[in-house]
Amino acid sequence: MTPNPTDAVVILTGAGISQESGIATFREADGIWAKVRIEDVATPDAFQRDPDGVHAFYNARRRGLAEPGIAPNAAHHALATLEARWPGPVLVVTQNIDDLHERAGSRTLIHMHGELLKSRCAHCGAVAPCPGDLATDMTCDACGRTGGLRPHVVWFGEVPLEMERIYAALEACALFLSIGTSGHVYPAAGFVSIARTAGAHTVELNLEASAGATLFADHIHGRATEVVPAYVDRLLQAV
Ligand code: BV8
Repeated sequence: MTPNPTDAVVILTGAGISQESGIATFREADGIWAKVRIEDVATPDAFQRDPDGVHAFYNARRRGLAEPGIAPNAAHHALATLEARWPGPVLVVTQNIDDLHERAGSRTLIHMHGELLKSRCAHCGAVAPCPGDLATDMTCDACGRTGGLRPHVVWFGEVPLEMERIYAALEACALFLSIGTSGHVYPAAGFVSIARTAGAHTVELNLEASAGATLFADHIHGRATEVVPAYVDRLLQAV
C-alpha cells in the first residue's frame, strides 16, 4: 500500500536503529539489560537508593555517545530525507535517548523517553544541556540548589514525554512505521494498535519479528541500514 504524499506519517524508532552506529541495544543477548538490572539503574527508586550508581550508568553511556566513531547511520539519514522531501507531515517518535536522529537532520522529533545529553533538576524541573558527567554534588544553574540534578531520561514507572502530542499524531496518520524496537515497552509498544484503529497502514521494519509483529499489516525484516533507505526510496517514488 502506497500512501498519498500529502498523508501524515508517524515513525516509532527504538534501539535497533542505532545499533549499526555502535550503540548497544537492550534486550538482545549482549544487550544493556543483560549486563545491568533495570531495577538497579532505570527506576526512580534506583536513583533514590543509589544516585551515584545511576549517575555512573548514564555517565558511561553519555561518554560512549560522544566517542568519535559514533555517528548517525543510513537509516537515520533516510528518515531525515523522508521528512525533507515528503509533502505531508512526518513525525519521528524515538524511544532512544541518543542524539543520532538530530545529527542526521530530523527536525520534527519527539524523544518520548528523554535525552541522554540533557539534565533535569528534581527541585525546579529545569532541563539543561548536559554534555558531560552528572554528579550528586552538582548545582542547578536555574535554581542554585545542589543534589537535585538527574538525567533527563524517563525511567520505568515514569510518564513518557509529550504523550498527548503523540496520541494526536497516531490518530491522524495514514502510515505508521516501527523501526528497530522489540515491542516490549509500553506505551510505545501499543502505538501500532492506535494507528491501525485510526485506519493507518502499519509496517514493522526490524531485524526480526518483534513481540508485537502480528499487530502490523506489513513486515520488512533486515538490518535498518538496508531496509529503511530502501523503503524510503520506494515511498519517495510516489512524490
Ligand atoms: C509508563 C530510557 C504510565 C531509559 C526506557 C509496572 C509499573 C510501572 C509501569 C509498568 C509496570 N509494568 C509494565 C509497566 C509499563 C512499563 C513497561 O512497559 N515495562 C516493560 C518492561 C513491561 N513502562 C513504563 O514504565 C513507561 N511508563 O508506563 O507510564 C503511562 C502509560 C501510558 C501513558 C502515560 C503514562 C516508561 C518506560 C520508559 C522506560 N525507559 N528508556 C534508558 O534508555 O536508560 S525504555 C527501554 O526500553 C529502552 O530505553 C528503550 O527505549 C525501550 C525499548 O527498547 P527497544 O528500543 O525496543 O530496544 P530492544 O533492545 O528491546 O530492541 C531492539 C530491537 O531492535 C530488537 O527487536 C532487535 O531485533 C532490533 N535490532 C537490533 N539490531 C538491529 C535491529 N533492527 C534493525 N537493524 C538492526 N541493525
